[in-house]
Amino acid sequence: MRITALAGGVGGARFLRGLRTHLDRTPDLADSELTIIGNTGDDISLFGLRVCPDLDTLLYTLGGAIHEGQGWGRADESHRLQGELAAYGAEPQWFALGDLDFGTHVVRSQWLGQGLSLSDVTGRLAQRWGLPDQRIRLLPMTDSPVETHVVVEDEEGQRAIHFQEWWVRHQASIPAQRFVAVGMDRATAAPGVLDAIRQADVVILPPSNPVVSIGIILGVPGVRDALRGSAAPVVGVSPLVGGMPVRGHADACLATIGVECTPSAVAGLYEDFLDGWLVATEDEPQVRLRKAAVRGRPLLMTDRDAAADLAGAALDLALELK
Ligand code: GDP
Ligand code: FO1
Ligand code: CA
Repeated sequence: MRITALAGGVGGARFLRGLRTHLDRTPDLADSELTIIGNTGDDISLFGLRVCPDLDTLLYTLGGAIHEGQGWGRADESHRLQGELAAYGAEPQWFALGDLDFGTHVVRSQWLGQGLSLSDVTGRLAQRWGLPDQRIRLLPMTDSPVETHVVVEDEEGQRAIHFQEWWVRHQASIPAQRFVAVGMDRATAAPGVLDAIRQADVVILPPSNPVVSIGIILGVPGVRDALRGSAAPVVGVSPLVGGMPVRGHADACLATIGVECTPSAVAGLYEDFLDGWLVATEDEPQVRLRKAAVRGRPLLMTDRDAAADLAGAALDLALELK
């Protein structure tokens, strides 16, 4: 079976690691191919290096090298290089980059500088982390540089800052007026992205941030149309439990685009292509969708088994709707 998923960072990566586990332990599904379309709107250039947080979170999680407690960055990390940069007064210091993680950004920037596309670079990184051996293909949503910026207004006036500055430095505490995907007007889907959606047997939306992860991928020209036109069932998993995100600031992101922080309202963002929606057991009585089947399930990925069970439930719903 060909499964295609759209994904942000931590929520997407944990879910997709669970999905791979579920596939591998289900004899009929073990040879399934998983294609992941990763969000690159979080990407940022720091110290002359290109950093792709969501792609790296996917690589490290699926490659067994993630810092499990944090959910992003490398396990067994050290921060000597960042200390050295701080001694020079180099900015920014609000984004924690570890020594091992720096290796990824150095090699990515070197390869991009040699003229490789982000797709090619991501393919090389994926090779090192053993993704092809697991029948996983990781595609950036686009090879064009796209960056999510946030228009904010405070005592310093109205200005646009990089998404990472708003999210990491300010912890989403400055009221955001809107998100702008800078560069999207010139972007095209990366090679393989639209075909992966059109030719999939099943499309899955993990519980990634609906605004700044999935929402950004949906803005890539052709992606939304491919989802609408795909014969495959599209099944999503709510990132909200009891009216709140499980982690992070999706509530602030939803408020910015004027959407209620409820599983029903998030499903509404996908209404034109969504066939199935998994919500938390306790939320299920409140969720009635006109166009998609709703199922209640335990939604917390407390460990790998819980993530595998959740992914299995999403896949079962998709197969039921096929
Ligand atoms: P990010 O790029 O690191 O923010 O990761 P994603 O965009 O892929 O996912 C972020 C979303 O994952 C957040 O809105 C969380 O609420 C959601 N999330 C994180 N852990 C869980 C979980 O265990 N269960 C569910 N249902 N959602 C989760
Ligand atoms: N998230 C943080 O909250 N603080 C950090 O200092 C931070 C550094 C960082 C470095 C590399 C990387 O791949 C991810 C990193 N993240 C950090 C996570 C990440 O940028 C954000 O959580 C997501 O992009 C938000 O969607
Ligand atoms: Ca992200």
